[in-house]
Amino acid sequence: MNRRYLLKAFAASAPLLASTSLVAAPKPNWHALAQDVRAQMAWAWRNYVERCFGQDQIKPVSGGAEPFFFPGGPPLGLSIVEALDTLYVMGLDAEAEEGIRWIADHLNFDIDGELQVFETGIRIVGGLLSGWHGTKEKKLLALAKDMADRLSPAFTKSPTGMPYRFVNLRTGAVRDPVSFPAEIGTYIAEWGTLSKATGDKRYYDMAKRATQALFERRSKIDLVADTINIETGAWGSRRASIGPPSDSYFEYLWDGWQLFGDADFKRMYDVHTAAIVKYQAQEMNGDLWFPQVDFETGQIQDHHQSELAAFYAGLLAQGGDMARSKAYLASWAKVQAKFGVLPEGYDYARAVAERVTNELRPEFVDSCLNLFLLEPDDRYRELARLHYEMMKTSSRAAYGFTIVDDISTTPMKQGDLCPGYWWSEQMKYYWLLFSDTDRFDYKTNYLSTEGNVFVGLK
Ligand code: IFL
Repeated sequence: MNRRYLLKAFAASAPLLASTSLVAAPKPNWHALAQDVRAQMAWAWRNYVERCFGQDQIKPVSGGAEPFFFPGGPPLGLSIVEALDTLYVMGLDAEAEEGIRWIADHLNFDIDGELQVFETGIRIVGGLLSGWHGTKEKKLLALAKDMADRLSPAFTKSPTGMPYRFVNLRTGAVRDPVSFPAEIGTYIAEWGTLSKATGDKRYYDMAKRATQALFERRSKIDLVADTINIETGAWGSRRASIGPPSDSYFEYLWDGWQLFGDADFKRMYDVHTAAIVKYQAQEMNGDLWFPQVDFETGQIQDHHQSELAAFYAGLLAQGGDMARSKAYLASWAKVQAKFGVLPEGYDYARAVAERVTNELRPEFVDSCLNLFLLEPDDRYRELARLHYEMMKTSSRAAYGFTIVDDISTTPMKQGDLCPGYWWSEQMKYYWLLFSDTDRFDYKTNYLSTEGNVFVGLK
């Protein structure tokens, strides 16, 4: 894609972003909107406390609970851990205190059961670390370290350094060598922060080695496929994607550089990004998309775009490519305008929703926030405001906010689950976008792939 295309793409996207400001409408009162976000968070938290405090996830329609980690086993209070720094940054201090008390009294990782290393790392280790960053509560750091130690055999028992997918928390037994880029390369933020906090460099080295082992196996055109055997290093697919199950691998390459100034991460980010832009960026009908391609030839495989890939607009901006970032955000903004709520999967060549669910996803607002942090412009707030208002319309239920099972029906058909990340991600993103809170440093900060703040809470 050449420079002329980029200018054209952005020129095409600019009116779209501008039009979302609804010229005739009065300028929103951002601070009042922020207070509304905070009130919704407090309301949802109260429901969670009253209905299923300590369970992993609330079912906001029925008021029941759903496990995330161990079906039928002990819950890990996932929603509490995810919510901690959001409660803190919103100044919901009594609620944060309530959460910390539950954690201190109940959270114990000495369990004879296996956990998925990636999800546990970004959610539990990350949630505890950001809670500790906000509240300075030492118990949270101790638990984060305990969990990371229990997950470590997944890395240390691997012949390549790329982690096994599952590990037993008590015995350290590992399982499942067939893994994916996101599950191999999304550790440096949490593990590196832990190294900094404890003075023990092993965590940082473990995460970096896993990332490098994957990077070194990239194809001659600098792409990675989305499945690999971590014992043999053999690729299990030919599909290169910026979406799942690769997405946050790319994010953490940038983050390793941003958080720790490690130039090896910057180089890996640059190499992959150049290849992604060369082989995957595709203009269609004035929009910018990133199709799946063959990782060795660059040939396009399909035009599916997962909603989760919307994070990439923010990542491109962080990496300095503002034109592509804005063009990609604008492409997603059009889909948001078309459906109201973003579908899980969109085929941009046919302009149809391929998956009509919405798992209460945060990626679009994540990108709005990342762009806003670099360039405080009300257009990003406006896109997030539309996302927020629509979430209230389509996802608000009796006891909180829920996933949507079908966005194509009127009214949209609700499911019955509030995923843990809702507490850590979009509510925090909306709040940070609208509030100008003095509990957050808008200049120097870091948010993980799960929205956990490791730098910038005041
Ligand atoms: O766990 C969340 C996180 O943002 C991630 N992947 C998907 C989830 C939210 O959609 O890295």
